[in-house]
Amino acid sequence: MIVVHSEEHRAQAGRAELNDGQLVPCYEKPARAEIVLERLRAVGLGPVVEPDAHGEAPLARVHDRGYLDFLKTAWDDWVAEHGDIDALPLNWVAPGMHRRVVPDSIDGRLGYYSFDAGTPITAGTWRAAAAAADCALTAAARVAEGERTAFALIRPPGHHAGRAFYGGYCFLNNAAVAAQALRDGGAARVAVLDVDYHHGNGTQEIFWERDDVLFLSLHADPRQEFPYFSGHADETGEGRGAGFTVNLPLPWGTDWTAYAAALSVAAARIAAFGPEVLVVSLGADTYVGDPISRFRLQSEDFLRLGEALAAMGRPTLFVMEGGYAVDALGVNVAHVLTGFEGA
Ligand code: Q9C
Ligand code: ZN
Repeated sequence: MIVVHSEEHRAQAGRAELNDGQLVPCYEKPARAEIVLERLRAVGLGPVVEPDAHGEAPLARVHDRGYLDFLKTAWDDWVAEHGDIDALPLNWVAPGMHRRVVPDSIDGRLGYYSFDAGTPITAGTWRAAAAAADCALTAAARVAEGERTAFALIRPPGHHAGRAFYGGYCFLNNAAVAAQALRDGGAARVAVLDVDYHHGNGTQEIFWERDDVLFLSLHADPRQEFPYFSGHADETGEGRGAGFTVNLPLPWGTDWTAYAAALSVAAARIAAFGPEVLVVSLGADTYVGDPISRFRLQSEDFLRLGEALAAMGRPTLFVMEGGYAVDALGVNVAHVLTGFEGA
C-alpha cells in the first residue's frame, strides 16, 4: 500500500491545550505520526513516498478564502500582539451576538474562525497543515490513477475543520480536500466514511448540501462527547444533500460487537450509493486505551475493521485523523491497513 508522508508534520508541535480546566501538554503531537511510520516500516507496509505540491487551489475548493488567509498569517499576527506563545482563542459568538463583521484584532479573529480552545496555532501550523493536505491530495491522485488503496499518514488531522473554522486539533479538512479533488478529477460519486471516535463535524458541514459526496460517521454520541453540538442521528443533510449525511452515534463503552453492527449499516448505505472512491477518515481513538476517549475496541479489532472496509469493495483512500494512545497507535493503524490488504 502506498503511504504518503511528509516530515513537515513536525512543524505543528503545540505546547499546550485547554483540557479539564488546565493547560496540559497537547495530545495531538509529532510522536503520533512517528510511531505509525515506524510500525508501517516494521511490518513492511509501503512504499513511503513524499507528497507533490498541489498549491492552494484544491484547498479553496472546500475552504473559505478569508479563512485560508487568516490561517496563513494568524501566527505572525498573534506574535506581534502577544509574543512567542501558542495562540488559543478565548471568546466565541453566542446567540444575540453576530458574526457579520470579521474582527481586525487577532484575538477576535481566533474566536471568529474556531470552536474550541484545544487547538493551538503555532509557528509551524500552516506549514504542517498544508503539507498534510498535500499528502492527502497525493494519495488521492494515486487512487484516481488506479491504485486499489493509499494511505495519507498525516497530522494535524482534519475532520473537525469546516469551510471557515478550525478546532478539535484540525485546521484543513484533509479528507474533504481529497474527496473534492477526486470529484474534480472525474469521480461522479465519492463516499467519506469517518471512523474516528469523534464526530466529523467539519466534513459534515462541508458536504451538508451535496448529493455527490455521501458522508457517514460512526462516533461517540454528542450528548456525551466532543464536539457536543454535531453528530446526532437526525442530522441527515439538507437541500440536494438531504439523505446524504448518515450519523451513527454510539454510547460510551461501545465495543467491537456494537461497533461492527453500526459499520454494517454504513456499509449498506455505501453499497446503495455506489461511490467510485471511498475515503476513510481513519481515527484510532476508538481504542480502549485512548486517553481522551471512551470506546472499547481492542487492538485485534482494528484488523476486523480493515477487513470490513475492504469488503465494501471500493478503491479506498485512507486519511489519518485522531488516536492518542501513542504507544498502541502504530499497531492499531497498521492493523487496519494490513487487515484491508489481506482481505
Ligand atoms: N477532555 C480528533 O480526534 N478535546 N480530535 C477533547 C477531552 C477535543 C479530537 C477534550 C478532542 C478532539 C481529530
Ligand atoms: Zn477523534
